[in-house]
Amino acid sequence: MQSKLQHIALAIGILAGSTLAQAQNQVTIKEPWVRGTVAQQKATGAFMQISTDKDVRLVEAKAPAAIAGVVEIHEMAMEKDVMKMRQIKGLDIVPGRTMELKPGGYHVMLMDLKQQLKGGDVVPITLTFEDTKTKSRFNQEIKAPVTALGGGNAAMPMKPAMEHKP
Ligand SMILES: [Cu+2]
Repeated sequence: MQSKLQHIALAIGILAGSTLAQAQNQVTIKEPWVRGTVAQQKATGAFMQISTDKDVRLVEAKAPAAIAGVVEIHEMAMEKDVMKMRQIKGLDIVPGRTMELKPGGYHVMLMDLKQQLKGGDVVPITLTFEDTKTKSRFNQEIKAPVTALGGGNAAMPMKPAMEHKP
């Protein structure tokens, strides 16, 4: 009898666990990519499209220390007529509207790069989101492929999604 109860408790625990995992997994990240670098380059950007079912805030981003020593969330802003980027504490993601991190806008900044990032490389990035209501935090892992530089196309990293826009 006791073992049966234990089984039931275990089953409930597993169910609760999976429900929790589903509840936390309401952020969708599409088309992540990292801009490739030239040798000795110390920083680059990671870009992606983020959508959500509930109000969340992107509060932190991390990458392996072997790739980037520092990772920050950045915005672009005008400062004395000059477009500059600067760190922000968080980025609000609201339901029903895709937040696009793209060159010239919000981005995840990879700094203190430990190695050159070449086409075909993949950068694992851990994004931490905070539920705006409950303040609970959860992580989401992404694998962002590196788009190659060079070929005379350095100013225009290939981004297939853009080709489909009207
Ligand atoms: Cu930046």
